Amino acid sequence: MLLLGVSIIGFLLGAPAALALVFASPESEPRTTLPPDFPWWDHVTQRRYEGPSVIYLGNGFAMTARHVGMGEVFLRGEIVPPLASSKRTLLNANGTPADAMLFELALPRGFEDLAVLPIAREGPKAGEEVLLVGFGRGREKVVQVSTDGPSEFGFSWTEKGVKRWGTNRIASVDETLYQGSWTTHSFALIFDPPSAASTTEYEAQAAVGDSGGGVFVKRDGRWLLAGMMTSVTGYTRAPALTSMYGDSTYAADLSMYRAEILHWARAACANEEDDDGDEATDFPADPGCEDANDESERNSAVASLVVRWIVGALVVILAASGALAYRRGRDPRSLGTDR
Ligand SMILES: [Ca+2]
Ligand SMILES: [Ca+2]
Ligand SMILES: [Ca+2]
Repeated sequence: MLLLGVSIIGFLLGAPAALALVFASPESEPRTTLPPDFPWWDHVTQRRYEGPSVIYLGNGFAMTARHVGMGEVFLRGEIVPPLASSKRTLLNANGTPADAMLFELALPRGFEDLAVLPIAREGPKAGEEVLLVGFGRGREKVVQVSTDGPSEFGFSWTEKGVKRWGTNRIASVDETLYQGSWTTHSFALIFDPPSAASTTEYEAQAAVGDSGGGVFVKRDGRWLLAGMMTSVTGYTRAPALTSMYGDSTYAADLSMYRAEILHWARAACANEEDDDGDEATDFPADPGCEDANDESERNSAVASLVVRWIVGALVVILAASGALAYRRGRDPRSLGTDR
């Protein structure tokens, strides 16, 4: 599926539905399968049948690009179906839909231990280095591209995607990406040549299949999900299915959608909202939360009866002891004066 992405830069081509990352040369490709010290590798997965990328958020919820859509996902080597009617398109502040969606999975028993993925509260800053993980196409070969000026070199894509990681750097933030009926608050990464000052060690460009893939930042020693890749743009004169230096990867800035993601995809005791209006939020602050997986900030019916009984008993005891103290306070005097 090739969707036309109209970037604010203009002149660009498409938002491929799924990508493996493209690297300029074997020297700039990571030599390890997993990024070092990265706990969320298994949380970036894919749709069934060589599909594009999907991020597993934890608590049974998956996120991907809206143009990818809901479907079965691979998780720990198993095909996990979505729950019907669980699809939610993420919305912008003005109510328009973004190219980002959530859906719930029929999580197999024993998968509950897959941790909840932390989402960056603050959006990325220009210049911040990021880690990309996706299932997009890779570099097949170098191709020479003749344009009006001197010829340039591009990197044609492989036919199939594969899970890869790479790096890049935030080139710009607050980009509004218009794609069909979706408007996505995004940040952009630029595919820089090895000679560029702003290039990164494993400089990578997204390709078809990377849609729905994760963009992570490391802050205070902790990896956080900051973005979800949705589109790439490149010179229209370049051959199809080819990446060129200067091409951009766009990712939804999840700090803009974070509250909505937590609202739908987290348990009530972990959604950063005061659901029951008692001015205490989530576990452990809200006494109605047994743990972070508790789906209600209220006490369960039975527990609430018990609590009401205990509270009632306490009031009686306090009243009794208050009366006792009152009497004790009075008694010596009455003993001493009245009698
Ligand atoms: Ca770059
Ligand atoms: Ca809550
Ligand atoms: Ca509460």
